Amino acid sequence: MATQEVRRPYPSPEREAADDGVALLRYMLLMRFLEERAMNLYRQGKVPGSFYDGFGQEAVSTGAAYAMAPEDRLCVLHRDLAAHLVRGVEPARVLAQYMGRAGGITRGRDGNVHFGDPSLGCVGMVSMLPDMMLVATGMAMAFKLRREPRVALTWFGDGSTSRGDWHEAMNWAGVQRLPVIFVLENNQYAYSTPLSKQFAVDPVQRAGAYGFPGVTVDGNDVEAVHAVTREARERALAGAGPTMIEAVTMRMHGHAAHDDMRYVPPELLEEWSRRDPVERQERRLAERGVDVEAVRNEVRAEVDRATEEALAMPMPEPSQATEGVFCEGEAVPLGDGRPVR
Ligand SMILES: Cc1ncc(C[n+]2csc(CCOP(=O)(O)OP(=O)(O)O)c2C)c(N)n1
Repeated sequence: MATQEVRRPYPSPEREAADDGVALLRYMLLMRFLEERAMNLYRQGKVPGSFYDGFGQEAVSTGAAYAMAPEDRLCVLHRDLAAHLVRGVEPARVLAQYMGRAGGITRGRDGNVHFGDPSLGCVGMVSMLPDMMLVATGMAMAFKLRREPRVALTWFGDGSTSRGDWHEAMNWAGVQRLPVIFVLENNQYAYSTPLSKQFAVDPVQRAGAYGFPGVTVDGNDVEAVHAVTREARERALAGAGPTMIEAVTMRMHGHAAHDDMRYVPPELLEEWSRRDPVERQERRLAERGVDVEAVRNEVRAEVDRATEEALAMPMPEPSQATEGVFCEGEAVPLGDGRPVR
């Protein structure tokens, strides 16, 4: 099986906190600008289907993914573009994916958000919710059985927690004390269902009921999300089992581009717009003396280059439409501790 080196440097414990802060801002900006660009391409008819984004939630995927090591495995959900970017997926490949081009991660076999690059330790998203809970738990079980010092992490929304298989994954992870991190992206709505119709209890208490800690973190504070995930990873590596992290945030756009979200009170959006995670990190870094405008300009230029590159990519060959869709030959081993293609 061919292996491939991870293409982007990963965080190391030796790094200066200030550098980490800038890197965290860069990934959040990259996600925001890429999704803004993709929304424009959608409106121009270049992105088929609908378009799903994570506007306002950039801190959750950035902070958590940045705390993980190359040998760890991530199950990335539909609001978590920054996780792919942190792992090293190039921006042009993301836009190509959205437009169904041959250069996208699934090479035009699926659009929008159902992707994951296995060579970078990301599992392609299964759309049925919350199946990625089970995938992450299964991978963590394999790590435990093989005595590999690795951790699996998955994100999921508040709506996912109402499904039976979510509870099965939580229970098994707790019973087996698995090295897995569950990140609940509590963004106030599951499509049009508000939290008041989703939980009768504080969701973080559910972790306690399954025998492991649950922590609530401000999901719009990227450094806080990063710190809490790092701690959870250390716990998992020490054999202390899973952690559930509830990152409290807000879905600032509709469920997808087709949804005008008229069911969300405008005051709520106004309130959350004052807590924007990107602006918050920019203010923090400006106080630390960072030239934030320069970072923004750099990321904008990167997204411009990526757009040109993606638009120049061809569509896939129709004659090859079924290639790579079904599992053929050997399964990809995820257990050797290295990124695999
Ligand atoms: C089993 C299943 N039912 C319905 C859907 C359709 N669906 C996709 S996302 C979504 C809302 C999920 O809400 P939540 O888990 O809170 O995540 P959010 O979209 O808010 O990030 C629904 C109903 C699905 N993917 N899987």
